[in-house]
Amino acid sequence: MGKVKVVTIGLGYIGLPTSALIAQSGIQVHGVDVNQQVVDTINQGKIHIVEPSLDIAVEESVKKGFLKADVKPVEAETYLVVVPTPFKGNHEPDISYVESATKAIIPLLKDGDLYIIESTSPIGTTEKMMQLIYKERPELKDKLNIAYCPERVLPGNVMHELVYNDRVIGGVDEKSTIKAKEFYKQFVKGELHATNARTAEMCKLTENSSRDVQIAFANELSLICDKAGVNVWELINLANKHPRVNILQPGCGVGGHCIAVDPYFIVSDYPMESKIIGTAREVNNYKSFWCAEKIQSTKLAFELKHGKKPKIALMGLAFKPNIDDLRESPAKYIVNKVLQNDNNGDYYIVEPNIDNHNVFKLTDYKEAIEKADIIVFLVAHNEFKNIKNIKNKNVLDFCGIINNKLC
Ligand code: SAJ
Repeated sequence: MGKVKVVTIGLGYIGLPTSALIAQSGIQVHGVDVNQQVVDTINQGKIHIVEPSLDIAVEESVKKGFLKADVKPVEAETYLVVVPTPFKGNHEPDISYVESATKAIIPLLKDGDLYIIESTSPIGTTEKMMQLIYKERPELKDKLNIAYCPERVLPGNVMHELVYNDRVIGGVDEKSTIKAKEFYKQFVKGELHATNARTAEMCKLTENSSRDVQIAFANELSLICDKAGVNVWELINLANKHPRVNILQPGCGVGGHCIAVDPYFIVSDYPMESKIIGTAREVNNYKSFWCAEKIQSTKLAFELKHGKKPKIALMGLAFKPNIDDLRESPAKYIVNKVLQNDNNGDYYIVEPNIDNHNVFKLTDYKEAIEKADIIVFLVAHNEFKNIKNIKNKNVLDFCGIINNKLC
């Protein structure tokens, strides 16, 4: 084994693919994770997350000796912090993982080393970590290269996008930016755009907030259209024929661990200024609540009309179409809420992308469709697009499966 050149801290959805990618370009990587089980799995050449092509990349890198996982960092030349930045109960960002990752490597740092944060972070985090480092190691002041470089990959296409997406790189000074650019040049084929650390931090938050705001617009339209008796998907398709209009799709809310989280990093630091960003979060959260209420009222209407309780199919649990990821999923929130309101009801819960779930009893989608009186489409999974024979059923289409002709 050669000398370790790169230490990555955090071997999750971004940290592991990044480590494998760097290792595949022939650079010695030492990946660190607090979870011993994760470390053991990786050292066996296996993976603990679902991501196409990642298994092969990790297996190869471990076999060739370019990637090793551990619970502790070692001395290297470059340190990448790729740990989660969740938010606390009050929607304030929690940068404690970034802090402890930084503290773990402070004793290892030496003149000329490169320290990069990739974790989504509130504005000013990189400067804060720089101060923390120099407080502990004053002799290194201005001798380190410190930068922020966010990832912007789409789950499901991570291995491709890590290489081909453009990246924004912001150092705390110019020499840091240049050093960080040289580092990424070794394995990124997309363009590398130089800026300062604060702009790079804000850029990541802006990208996801922008998408959140745009989805909120579509969700708001869906609420208006429901009242107005207009098919929102037809409306959006028609409005998008305008050369300068491009509206996104409404759904049952916004989920995942990025778009539904990152805007709060802006709102919590700049509450007075971030009116649209904050309201978009509220609109998208409200949409999920509204869907749950709509299921409830449709159920009651059925009972009144037919004098019996309906059987209800709840179609989809994932946070977006065609994935098995249920984290921060609005569909899961809706299903939970519906079951809480009515725990004696007859429900078929469907999620074709997973085999079983520790809380929900899952039903095959064809069986659910056949048996249900009310069918609720929560997630636009491909399997649901070819469903036939539902003409006589009561359908709530929250994701455009039936109503969006272009879907
Ligand atoms: N959604 C809609 N309507 C749409 C598009 C999406 O309701 O028209 C919903 C989805 O169903 C889902 C949520 O939004 O619940 C988020 O899904 P997504 O596909 O928009 O995004 P993510 O969370 O999978 O990945 C995003 C990406 N960011 C942007 O597109 C700006 C990705 O590039 C980032 O790297 C990722 O967040 C991240 O890690 O920050």
